[in-house]
Amino acid sequence: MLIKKQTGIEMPSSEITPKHIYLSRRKFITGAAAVAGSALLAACASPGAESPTAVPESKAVDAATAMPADNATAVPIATADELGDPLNTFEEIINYNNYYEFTTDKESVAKLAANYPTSPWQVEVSGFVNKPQVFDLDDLRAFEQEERIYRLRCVEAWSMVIPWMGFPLAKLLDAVEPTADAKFVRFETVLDKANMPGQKSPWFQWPYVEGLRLDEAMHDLTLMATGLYGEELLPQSGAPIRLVVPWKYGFKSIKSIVKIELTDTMPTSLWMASAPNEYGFYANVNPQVNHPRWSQATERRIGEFGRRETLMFNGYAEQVASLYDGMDLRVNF
Ligand SMILES: Nc1nc2c(c(=O)[nH]1)N[C@H]1C(S)=C(S)[C@@H](COP(=O)(O)O)O[C@H]1N2
Ligand SMILES: [Mo]
Repeated sequence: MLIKKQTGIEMPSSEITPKHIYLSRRKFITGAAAVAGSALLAACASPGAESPTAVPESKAVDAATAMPADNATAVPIATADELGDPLNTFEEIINYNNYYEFTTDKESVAKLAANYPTSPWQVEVSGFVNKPQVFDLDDLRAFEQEERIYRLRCVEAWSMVIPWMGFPLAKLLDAVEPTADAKFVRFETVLDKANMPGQKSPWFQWPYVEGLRLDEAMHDLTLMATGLYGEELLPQSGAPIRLVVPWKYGFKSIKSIVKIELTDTMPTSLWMASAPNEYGFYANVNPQVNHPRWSQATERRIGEFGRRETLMFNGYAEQVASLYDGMDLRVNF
């Protein structure tokens, strides 16, 4: 449904949501339930959307009984991405994470991050903008929340399919009005050595920094994610707000953002600073350009046996290839 509108990719009509994955998004929208709920319905029915997937009445009722109170905000989530690949399970998504601020052990992130406080929270947006602004959680909730099912392809050659909730970064950038000098967007994760044990590691320059070119940042696929599977993000996933750039390697999708700066020079990311020969600024998923230490031609989808072919731009070439017209993707890796 919403996904079709956003990606322009046909979602098979067979992908009607079974009731076990109707989930409540009430946690994130607490205090804004009515607004967000109606906005969501409006988005489903908007004229631009290609025939939204109908939710059968009986399933809506089931969803209502399956969850308390505000069933009006229940969100149906498809079971597969637009390529037909099944979603990874909620359990897989929240128990296998990269979040070096806590640990480099993917299966221990969830436990170590479990009690990390993510409310209250502020995101400061500054730099080359007409209207610099500090967004608190309520400000972020005021953006219409949408579902997006995206493949996440880690540079380490594993991948997942994740149903995110969030809003296009473009909407936030529109709100602050980038000036003509703004060419790049620089993002920073919270710096909190006392509560993030991984930030004591001398191997990296903290805080975690990432960057996008302004046109990449404004692309409709670029998402500020606030939830997944209809639930507010958990700390291990980058609560309360993280970036998701589905056509780039996962490390570009920076977690727990506190600062966004519009700049006129290319930001140096944490990964560029730590290993410039291995990690470039663009980091577009590209099966033809190998990591210096391993092939990027194939990947392991979490939950599957065997390997899959990696797709150019992670399968989003139709939407994003034109951003790189005329660029040598081996040089600009
Ligand atoms: N702040 C921060 N953001 C981060 C990371 C990190 O270590 N710290 N890891 C990145 C990497 S390498 C990947 S693959 C994704 C993983 O996101 P997930 O744990 O939600 O699957 O987060 C990215 N964002
Ligand atoms: Mo990654």
